[in-house]
Amino acid sequence: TIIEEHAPNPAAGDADRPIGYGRIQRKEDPRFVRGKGNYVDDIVLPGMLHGAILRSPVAHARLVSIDTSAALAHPGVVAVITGQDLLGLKLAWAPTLSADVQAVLVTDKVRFQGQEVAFVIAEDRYAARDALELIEVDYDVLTPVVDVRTALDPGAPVVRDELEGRTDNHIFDWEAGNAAETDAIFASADVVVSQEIVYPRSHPAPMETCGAVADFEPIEGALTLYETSQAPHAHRTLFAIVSGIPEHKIRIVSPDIGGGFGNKVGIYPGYILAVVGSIVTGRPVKWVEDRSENLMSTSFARDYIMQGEIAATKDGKILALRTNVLADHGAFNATAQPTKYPAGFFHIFTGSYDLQAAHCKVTGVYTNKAPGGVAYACSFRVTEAVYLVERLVDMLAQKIEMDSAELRLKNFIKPEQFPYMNKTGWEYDSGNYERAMRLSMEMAGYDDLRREQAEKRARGELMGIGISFFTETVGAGPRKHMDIVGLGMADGAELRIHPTGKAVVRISVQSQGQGHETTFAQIVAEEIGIPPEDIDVVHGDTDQTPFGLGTYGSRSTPVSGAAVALVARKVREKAKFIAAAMLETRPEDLEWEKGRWFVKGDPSVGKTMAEIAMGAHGTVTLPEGIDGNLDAEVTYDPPNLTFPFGAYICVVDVDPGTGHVKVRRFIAVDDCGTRINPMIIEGQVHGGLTDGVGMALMQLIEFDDEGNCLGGSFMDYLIPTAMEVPDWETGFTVTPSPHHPIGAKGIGESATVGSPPAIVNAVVDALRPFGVTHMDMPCTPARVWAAMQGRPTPP
Ligand code: MCN
Ligand code: CUM
Repeated sequence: TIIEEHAPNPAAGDADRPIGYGRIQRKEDPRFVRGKGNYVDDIVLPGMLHGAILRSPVAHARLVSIDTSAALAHPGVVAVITGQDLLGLKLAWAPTLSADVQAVLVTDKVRFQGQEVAFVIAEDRYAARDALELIEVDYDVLTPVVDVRTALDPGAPVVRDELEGRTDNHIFDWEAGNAAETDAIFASADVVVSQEIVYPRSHPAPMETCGAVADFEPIEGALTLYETSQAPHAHRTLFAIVSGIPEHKIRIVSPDIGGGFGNKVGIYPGYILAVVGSIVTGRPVKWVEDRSENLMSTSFARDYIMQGEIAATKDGKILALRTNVLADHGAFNATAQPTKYPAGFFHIFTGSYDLQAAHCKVTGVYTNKAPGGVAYACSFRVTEAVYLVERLVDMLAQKIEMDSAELRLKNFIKPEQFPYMNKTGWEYDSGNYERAMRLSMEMAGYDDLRREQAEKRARGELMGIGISFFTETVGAGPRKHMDIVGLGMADGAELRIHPTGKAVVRISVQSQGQGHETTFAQIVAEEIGIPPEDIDVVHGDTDQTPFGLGTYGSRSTPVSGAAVALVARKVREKAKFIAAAMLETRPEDLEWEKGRWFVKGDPSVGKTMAEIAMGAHGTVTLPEGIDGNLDAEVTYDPPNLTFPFGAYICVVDVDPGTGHVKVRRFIAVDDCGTRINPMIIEGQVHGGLTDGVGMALMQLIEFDDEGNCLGGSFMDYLIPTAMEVPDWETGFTVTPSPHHPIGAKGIGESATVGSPPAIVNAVVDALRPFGVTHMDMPCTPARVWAAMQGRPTPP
């Protein structure tokens, strides 16, 4: 069921109207459905060579020797690059996005299974792959650090012994909130619930893996790099810094991207190796990883062990929250997040509730696993935060025997409390939580569901109802508080209206499937009245677009979308002056209606945008200070983030014989402020809910004692399909962001953030007759069955 457009809500007035023609079809789809998309692997350049990476079979080992002579002699092989070669070029180590360094190729020691050891460049992909097997490597295997719980023990092997003075695996301690106030409240609270809650390691697994085509042109000293990147401009700056190639000589092109989900934010060794390979061979070099390489070596997600506690009065007033987190960052601290926040935005873990105090502490730790940590539609670790608080709230409800919806309704931040300052420093912009919660309950038929559940329980059937209510913080900057490797988080936009009234808007963010070519045209259409089909959106090429920080953390609409609205308004304002000149009247005598300026009181006399565009480029005498075009540019620095929210209800049936969980119904009410394209929003929500089923029930990147990755293929790492998910029931409310030019908040990660706790809460609710109060994801049949028997969790 899709609620098309809900009944107009007089309180929200015009705000409920989608903007820029609303539910229009995606402009990018004709090329995708006809197989005419242009992905990195579709790029073929004259003389292009192919690279392949030799990866370590072991997790922790000294590199004793590498012999590449047989590989070099293999037919078709042009070059073999090792860590020693890179040392000579000062490129063996590259900076990460978190002030650490990462080995491009191993020089001293292997630090995770699948780590990059050597790079073969050959005439074709097959020769390159074959030659990998001819490289002789001698490893002196070391004991790996696999369990993050013991990684800080004295005597544990030191993963990063190359760092000066390193004697342990500690990366950082970070905290937010007030420990003393929080502890005082806990000390006198009626009820305290404590639980260790694990958000296991998972992986974004986009349909297209990562890859690059590097083309270095030695005469100009210019580099063109086609790359799977969610942030081409930031990548260009980093490539300039690392390679020494001047930034204006670097062009990064991210053409169509087959899904990013945070996997394509960072710069991987493969990209750098393609560049080095092109410089060394003087020919273009393509490198595209396979599925196992993607799963084993690129940015993972989550891996937080959270010791959580919630304090409340006995009648269910939540007072405080606290948590201590052990964060497994793998072998290099390569997570992508604003510099000030090593745990991302995890400190929004107070969720949607009005608390008296909160405190969180996060400890980052090195282990012998692949690096990463911020990925898979996580909103910078809001996923972990929401899971923690929503599990704890459900456990509290169970403990004080209160309905979990009622407990939430009792503790929500109230509409009149916005803007709301939470206890860890976030200023929530706007919200009406009760309205969203009540709508989801109405759509679900909540009371009937609870009655049905009681009847089934009496018959020994296992039905569970799980609720999750989330608040996200998306749209980083503001730049004075937020940067990535020193680059402030703002976004540029440029708009040109051609003489015939057709427009091109250039944006600094990078679509990976979110539909920016459609929705950004809609924003411009709304502001200047040119229809979206007459507005082209250009993105993904640093030579063609203004500087900006890229697409992740659902920041495109909050930041770049705002830039686009403002640049369109700038053009509209400029159009007023030009129209006035054309009509031989004063600008202040003109009035705007969608698409045209007309003379106040005489609507028959006016100029459309197309007429004004022609006028701007024509022969009319323009006023002082107005150039002869209808173009503008802006850079937008957001004053705050946006805080989308949602109320999710999940209904599951558990097979008492096998422990298999079936998600029977899922109701998702989202509020992302002003909605641009309701169809695209629903697509984002459907995708995110499907992600949630994957994480909650199926997915895990596990390691054995030797540090072998047990989730390195789709045989082991499961991707949910239409078979595993129900027909999503989506609804929405609209609470505009007061500080965003069009009132829009992000939506791209909401459902991935919000759905796992609803599903796990439903599973735990189903298992209540067995006295189960918590279980860790993924709720696989084996684990659910073990929980029913009161046995320890199997892997
Ligand atoms: N939108 C809208 N109205 C709103 C908010 C958003 O119509 N009020 C539209 C936007 O205009 C955009 C889409 O919804 O077309 C998502 O917008 P936004 O929430 O701003 O998120 P981003 O565009 O910044 O996308 C990033 C986000 C992230 S971080 C991950 S991870 C994720 C996600 O998007 N990766 C995706 N959704 C994805 N969807 C696809 N198909 N592929 C991915 O890799
Ligand atoms: Cu955290 S995944 Mo998205 O921000 O690209």
